[in-house]
Amino acid sequence: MKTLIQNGTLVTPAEMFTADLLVDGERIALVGKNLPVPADALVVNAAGKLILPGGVDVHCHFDLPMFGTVSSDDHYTGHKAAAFGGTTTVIDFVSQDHPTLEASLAAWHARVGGKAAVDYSFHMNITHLYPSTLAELPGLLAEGISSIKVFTAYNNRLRLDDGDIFRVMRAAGKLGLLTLLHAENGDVIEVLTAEALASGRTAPEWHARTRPAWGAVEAVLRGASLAAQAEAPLYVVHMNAAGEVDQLAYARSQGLPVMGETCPQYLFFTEQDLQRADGAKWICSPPVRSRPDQERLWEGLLDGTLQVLATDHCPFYYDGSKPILYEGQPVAIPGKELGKDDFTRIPNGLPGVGDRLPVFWTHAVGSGRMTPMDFVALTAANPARLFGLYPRKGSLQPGADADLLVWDPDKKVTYGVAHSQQRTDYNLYEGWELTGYPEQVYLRGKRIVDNERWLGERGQGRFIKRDAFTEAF
Ligand code: DUC
Ligand code: ZN
Ligand code: ZN
Repeated sequence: MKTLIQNGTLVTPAEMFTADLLVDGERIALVGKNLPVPADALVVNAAGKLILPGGVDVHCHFDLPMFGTVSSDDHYTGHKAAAFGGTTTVIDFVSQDHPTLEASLAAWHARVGGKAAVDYSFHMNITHLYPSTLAELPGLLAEGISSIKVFTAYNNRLRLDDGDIFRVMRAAGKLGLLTLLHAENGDVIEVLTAEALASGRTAPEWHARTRPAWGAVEAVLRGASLAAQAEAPLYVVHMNAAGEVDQLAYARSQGLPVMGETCPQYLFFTEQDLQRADGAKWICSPPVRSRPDQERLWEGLLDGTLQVLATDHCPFYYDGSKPILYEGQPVAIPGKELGKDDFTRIPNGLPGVGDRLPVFWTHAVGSGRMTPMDFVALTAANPARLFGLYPRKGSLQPGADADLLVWDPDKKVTYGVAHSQQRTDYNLYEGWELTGYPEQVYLRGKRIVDNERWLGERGQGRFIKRDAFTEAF
């Protein structure tokens, strides 16, 4: 099957130009002016539209058990929401639930089952260092997993001590695995949380107040310092505080291969949102911060200190006692109401995988802060490069997977839960006026979204084996 997309404006990180793009089967076959029309090709007129590589969201949690419930998008519903928002590749995290990484990975593959609807990969969480764990790292690479995540918070659950983080980074660095860091100060969080609960401070805003930004700032520098001593590359996830960006910039100025992402919630919301009556909707870890933090994050995206905009998609219902209709069926999944009297019981996480591109386009490109090329770099090309997917994903080169967006830069949408396809009962961007939206979405040459219509299906997504980490930038 061939598709010829004519007269669109192709956007890469380096340039924008009007051309035709021929898809043959699953791949981009040709890019050029006035390409001949093959007899068997479907022709799409994209005049006035942009052609972008499908988004790559390297930070998602689907079907993640937490606090006695589970995040409300699974590997079908979350993938479908991703597709409607223009994202065609997602990376999820394997929980280290078994003594071997191999068994943990097998369990996560089983969790996806046949549900995947876009292409996907996994990072491996390393939350326990068993005697065999480091020796298993080469096996991860052989399974196509070239990144691991470690935590400096969640004492007695997910956290490794600094010595173990150093050992993991050193082993990972030698093998070409990129270490991801969740940077907060677990010890301080434990003290402040216990004190808040003991004094009856149980409202959502105390989630942020018990996780101060200074803990994150210090943990970024600590992570960079451990990575330097381990001679390993580092990628700091969900950066949220101005001081974190400053520490990353300092480490980079020393020539260290350290990089970072932020997520839309940290660009658009603050601790004040947690003080609303429905503040639980904004509870995620690390928490949303302040206006000056937002500004420094924007600056970091613009000056190259941060390379990636991801989401940390991990939705829960606001009121999971009430079903919503999903594909015509009522579905209720316990959510934020579990913590109505105690912020420590509110499941942590927000919807975002489908919101990322349209919301960011309006506020980054539409506002004039960034070019469409910057947008493509931050949302598709850079994440693909850092995570061993490039140029198969995140690019418009001949030979790349034909994961493509026909993007209408003029389409206006009043956004919200009714519009987004995430399986939850609320949306953080309710009522926001957006301009710019994906009109058609292609996954490996197959049109899976056509405006409001879902043309995709469960099982069409493929696990992509990723290459080793090669190049910091
Ligand atoms: N943070 C969240 O808020 N949810 C899931 C995992 C994470 O890091
Ligand atoms: Zn994290
Ligand atoms: Zn996360």
